[in-house]
Amino acid sequence: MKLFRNIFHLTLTATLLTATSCSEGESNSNEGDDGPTICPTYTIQGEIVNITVIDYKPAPGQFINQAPEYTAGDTYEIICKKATELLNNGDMISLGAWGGYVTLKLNSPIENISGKSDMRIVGNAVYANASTESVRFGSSEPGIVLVMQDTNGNGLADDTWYELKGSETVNGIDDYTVIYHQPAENATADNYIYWEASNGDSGYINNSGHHEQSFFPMWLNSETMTFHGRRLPDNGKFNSSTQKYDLMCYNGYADCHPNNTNLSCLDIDNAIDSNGKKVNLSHINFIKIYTGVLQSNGPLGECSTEIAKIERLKYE
Ligand SMILES: [Ca+2]
Ligand SMILES: [Ca+2]
Ligand SMILES: [Ca+2]
Repeated sequence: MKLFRNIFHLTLTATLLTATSCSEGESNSNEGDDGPTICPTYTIQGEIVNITVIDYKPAPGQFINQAPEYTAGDTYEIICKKATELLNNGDMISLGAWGGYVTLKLNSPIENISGKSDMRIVGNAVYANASTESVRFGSSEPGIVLVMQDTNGNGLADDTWYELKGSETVNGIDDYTVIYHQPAENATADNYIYWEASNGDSGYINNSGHHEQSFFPMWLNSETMTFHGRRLPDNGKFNSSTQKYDLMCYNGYADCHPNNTNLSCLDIDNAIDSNGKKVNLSHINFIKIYTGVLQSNGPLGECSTEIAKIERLKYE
């Protein structure tokens, strides 16, 4: 997506965040099986939570090797350190196409506030239509969020991951595996990076923006990359009147709604186990985010979640 163009929007929305406060009763909590409740009100304030990137494996994408920036000789450890510095500074990292992920250790836990949203994963989504309309679209690139509590208290992410249920969880394909291949010698911009999935699906990540840097993480130097998880339904809809893709906003994900809306807020109460059953977590110590959609959207390129920082929500 338009990572750098949207930095302005990110700065703008971050400014807006400090300008307003939440009124009584505003909540984004999940009700029933239909995912998070629509809450069009603005704006719950947040404060940055410093993190340490303990794992970062982006899938191929147009901003890989740029955010964070790869320098010749960088190792996996150095890239994780760069990603840590970016996120603690509120700057963006890209997760690439579907499956690409980052795992964060929170330097201080985020408490689960009963009945209210608890955190925001700041991204760079903007609305392309009026924020008051019930069906919203813009530059949404949903990232699936998993959380973990350090139950055994050893400081390691060796406990159980729980997914935050979103509006499309039940509509996605679970237990999905994708293999991406380095571009063939005769690769074209439209048929750039071939992918094949465990259910027989296949396709290409395009390079419509004619990016010259490698789409594959250069510090890994691999011919293929394999990812596993849940694939959400495609959210890019081609709009024949504008000849552009409208990226529909899902609820309960990273990088889907502008940071100054309460729909960008996430509630730990939405955590579910691998059977889809709700779990009760008093707090979380780790967060994992991966790009949930596998789609190329013409000139916009692949749908790839970007994140800039983690915020703990603050209520008066
Ligand atoms: Ca909560
Ligand atoms: Ca642990
Ligand atoms: Ca984005």
